[in-house]
Amino acid sequence: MYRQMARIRMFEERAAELYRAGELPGFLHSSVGQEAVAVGVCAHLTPGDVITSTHRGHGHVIAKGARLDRMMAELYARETGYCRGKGGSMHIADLDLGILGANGIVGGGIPIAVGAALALRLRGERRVAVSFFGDGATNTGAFHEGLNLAAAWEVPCVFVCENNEYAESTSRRVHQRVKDVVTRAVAYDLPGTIADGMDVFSVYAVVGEAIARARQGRGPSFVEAKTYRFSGHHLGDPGTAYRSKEEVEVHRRRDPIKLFREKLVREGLASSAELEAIDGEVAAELEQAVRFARESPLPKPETALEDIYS
Ligand SMILES: Cc1ncc(C[n+]2csc(CCOP(=O)(O)OP(=O)(O)O)c2C)c(N)n1
Ligand SMILES: [Mg+2]
Repeated sequence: MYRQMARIRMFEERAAELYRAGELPGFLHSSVGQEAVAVGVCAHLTPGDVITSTHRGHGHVIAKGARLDRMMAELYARETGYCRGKGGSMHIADLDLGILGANGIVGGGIPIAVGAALALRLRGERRVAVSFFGDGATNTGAFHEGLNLAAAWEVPCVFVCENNEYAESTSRRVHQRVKDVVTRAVAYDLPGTIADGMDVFSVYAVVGEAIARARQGRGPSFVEAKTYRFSGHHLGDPGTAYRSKEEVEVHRRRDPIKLFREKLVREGLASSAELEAIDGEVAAELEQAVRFARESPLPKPETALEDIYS
């Protein structure tokens, strides 16, 4: 779990550098600060389980098993990327890994996960679907329709809301009245629990119950993970116009990787040297990923119309 959190953090930080250097096209939405949610959830999943993700999806797909080299190649729009270079950051998908797609449509992954969960239930399989989405997504019709159907059909779906308190530049204080997003689960008679999204142990424990429930055929549940994004909405947003430096600082003190490291060392589960060795291995894996992406070809013009829906 530590390695996965480090892989997400370093991938995001390196992608940000490359984006600022003008090497990566498109928009990137960093998940730095939210790593404990992706990892705490996906630690329970097998390759046969499926996830749907969001525009802020790098962490989810890495935690679900995506390779850094093919991820990086996709960000570079290269033929060796997960979508053959035609999807970019917001559309990473790999059906073999159970990644049904990141998604540029806010709330768009929710009905996809419910449909996938219905298919799993009809086939009588003990697999589960997990949908990741933000606090802003819980204002969409897709969210409410998706939760309602999931509850009515008792499908094996776990809804994971990453409440980072903002939708673009809009504070949750402005865009919704509920104190806790989890309150919305009550409307659909779904069990709902809050997890500390900065503490991977908390996420792991809370989501573990929800996933066990779904696997046992006892229906869907809702988890609100309270988290925070350390950067702006996307890498072009400095994130300073709508939140104070002090507010960001308060959350940075609870950096999920720092908290996890401290706990591992304090409880004798790992030494600092072991964790540093993991960081070194991840840094090497990442450099190899960047090299792979840079050296990969762009898609050929004659393949422009392949793999495209219209
Ligand atoms: C249906 C739809 N409406 C609006 C947008 C523009 N948009 C992109 S991200 C975003 C905010 C989403 O907030 P949240 O769900 O909390 O996710 P976060 O960015 O905080 O991870 C919006 C409004 C969109 N992509 N899709
Ligand atoms: Mg949000």
